[in-house]
Amino acid sequence: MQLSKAAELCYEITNSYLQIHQESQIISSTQEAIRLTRKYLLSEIFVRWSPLNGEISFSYNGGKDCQVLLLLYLSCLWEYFFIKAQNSQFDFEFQSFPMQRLPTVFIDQEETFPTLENFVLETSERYCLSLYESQRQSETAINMADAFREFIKIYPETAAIVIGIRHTDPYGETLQPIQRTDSNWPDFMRLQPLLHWDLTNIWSFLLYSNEPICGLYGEGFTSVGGVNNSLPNPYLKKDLSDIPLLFEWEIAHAFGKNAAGEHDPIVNTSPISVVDKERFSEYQDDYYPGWYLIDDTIERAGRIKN
Ligand code: FMN
Repeated sequence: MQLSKAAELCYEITNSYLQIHQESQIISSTQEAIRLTRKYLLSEIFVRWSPLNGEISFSYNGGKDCQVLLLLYLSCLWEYFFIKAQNSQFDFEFQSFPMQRLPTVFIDQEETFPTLENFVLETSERYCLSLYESQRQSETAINMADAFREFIKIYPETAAIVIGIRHTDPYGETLQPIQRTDSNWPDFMRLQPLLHWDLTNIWSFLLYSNEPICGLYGEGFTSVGGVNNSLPNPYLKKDLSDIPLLFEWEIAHAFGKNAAGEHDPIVNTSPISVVDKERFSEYQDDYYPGWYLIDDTIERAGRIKN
């Protein structure tokens, strides 16, 4: 897929979600969340930094939050290009999308699940990302600020980086949608237009999108870090209690399924790698999928503190 096609697809997914008329508090709050993120991107960010000339990079690690933000970012990128092209003196059909790949940075801090690594590579192709991957040190976890220092050295044109962090993430409570990095970090602007999203918003939009999502979420993970500090979320253990699925409608009516008249309950998860299958063999099928967990306060219960 070309970047212009990927961006147009994301635009269609987002528009389709915004047009859902369902009596669902989750869907209407997610529609509100999308509108606010779009406002930040189109009216506050893209007017200060051009998304088409390398000033903005996207921080991507294959996780659900940054994938949601990527879909919205690409959707707005398409809209930004479309409006510019419409206002130009030349007919729209003679205008070509001025970017082939989206500048993206993946700080791979510690030993990562191969399933996630594969997902990042596959989605880099799907969404036409030009992926910079930091050098990983095998024993000690790499310092994130240093990894970004290295990145900025190689891409000095970077003025701002988009981050899919939310207020409920650790240290996320007091963050602002647009802010400079702290003094002990390399100097650039942090663009954080997803802060107001909660878990239900994330799953509702992502499951509806019908885009491939990282297979680890299908195995009960709700927050993915390194292989040595991430497990399925203990609150999703099947023998604890029955947990209701709140996103049945989104899954059954997901984008693109309706056209074929299908209403299937399958979620588009990426394949689990052979190594991870082996790793999970003891407890595979013991957990509900990650999208059964909707309480933000226990989202990281599967993360082991080092
Ligand atoms: N943390 C800071 O304390 N100060 C910063 O200035 C800062 N800048 C960041 C810039 C980027 C592009 C990214 C991706 C992260 C930055 N962080 C900064 C760290 C994040 O706020 C957050 O702690 C980190 O992304 C958490 O990662 P995790 O969700 O994988 O645990």
